[in-house]
Amino acid sequence: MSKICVLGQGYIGLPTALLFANNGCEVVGIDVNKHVVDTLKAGKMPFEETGFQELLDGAISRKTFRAESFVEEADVFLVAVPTPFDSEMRMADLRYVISACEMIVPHLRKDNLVIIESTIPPNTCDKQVKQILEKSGLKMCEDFYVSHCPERAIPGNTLREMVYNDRVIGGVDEKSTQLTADLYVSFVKGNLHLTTSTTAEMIKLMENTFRDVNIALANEFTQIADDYNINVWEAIEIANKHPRVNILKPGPGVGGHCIAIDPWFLTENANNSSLIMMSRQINDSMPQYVLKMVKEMLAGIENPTITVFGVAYKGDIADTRATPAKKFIKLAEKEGFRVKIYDPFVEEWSYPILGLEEAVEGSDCIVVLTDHSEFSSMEPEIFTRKMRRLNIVDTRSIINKKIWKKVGYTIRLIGTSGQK
Ligand code: SAJ
Repeated sequence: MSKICVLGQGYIGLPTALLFANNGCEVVGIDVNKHVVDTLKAGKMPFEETGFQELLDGAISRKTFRAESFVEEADVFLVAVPTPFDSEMRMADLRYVISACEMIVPHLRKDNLVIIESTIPPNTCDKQVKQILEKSGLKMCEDFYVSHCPERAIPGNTLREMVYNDRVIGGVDEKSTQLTADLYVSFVKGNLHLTTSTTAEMIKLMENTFRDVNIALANEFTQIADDYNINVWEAIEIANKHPRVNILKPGPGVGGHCIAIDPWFLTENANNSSLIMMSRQINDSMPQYVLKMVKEMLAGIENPTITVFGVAYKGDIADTRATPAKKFIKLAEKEGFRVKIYDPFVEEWSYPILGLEEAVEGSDCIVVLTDHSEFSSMEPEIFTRKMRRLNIVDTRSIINKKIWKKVGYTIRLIGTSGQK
């Protein structure tokens, strides 16, 4: 039975650790956050998603998982710590990956395997990870092995995607790749694609950049559609019927901790990346575009109040990391709008989250920023009497227009110009 130390017990590290622990490995989950370790020691998950608690219960009953604060000797070390974005330098901030590798050094032994799941720029395994781990006195590819096995599971459906998605496994040499593949085959039901560590690093960043560029295109189509007074949602839907076209959805901008950030990791050391940079700029400018629409709608109103529906970065989750809602709200406040917020998933945020009735009280316009499914079936009659004026801007094309119109709302949908 292989013993694995998983460094980082967050949204990726913990479920990965538990999947290994339920599939024949002895796992030690390491985290520098004492609260996370204590919660796990008490048999509870520090955060919840479908299937997580059952997985923890399974590992506890098998006696194959324990949480600790310090790294210890093992056969395999798996690094799944965050890679924040250094917004000043516009590059990957590798401080946690570096510190995790440094924690491994004193415990590194001959024939150990070190796997990096954290998102890292191309060449990181070959250069920085090697340099740090060789401080142990051992040599990479002779005494120990290293690979990159990027996490690619979507928040909200993590467990299913971890098990059923294909996996990319890139070693610094063939032995590293094979050792890593032998390990992941224990729980991955998708195909394993074997390659080099630098290619694997690039693949992960390419996937998220592809999505960012595609969304930027949808957002640009949205603004062009306004000029021609057509409905971009209808146009995209029909264009996507073509067997070789798949345009993503427009919206108020791209949030989350991956898609808006990974393009910068990919291009931080590249010479030619103008398309990728331009896409970032387009997506980052969407909050201004939405605000312009709100301003047009509420022109001439004294002390305008707006209600934001949804501040999570995407639908049906409570995650607000890098949400475009924040920029929209800050810009709206600068323009003199009073902003109230309703989100059925988010409980705490840097702005107060209100109950539905309180959030719409005295409001002149609802601005839907997140595609929570609750918004698609909402019955506005229940709270409409609390509103001061009946306006709604939908940036996700999620509301049931017929129902809102019947109650008397003036509706604006991004990418439809003045069309109702
Ligand atoms: N968005 C749009 N239009 C769309 C799709 C998304 O505006 O058509 C917006 C969302 O509202 C959100 C942002 O893009 O603000 C990102 O959402 P997402 O669902 O595209 O992606 P993430 O960030 O939740 O997860 C991505 C996934 N990557 C890919 O699908 C290629 C996931 O598989 C990765 O594991 C994850 O990044 C990661 O950790 O890298």
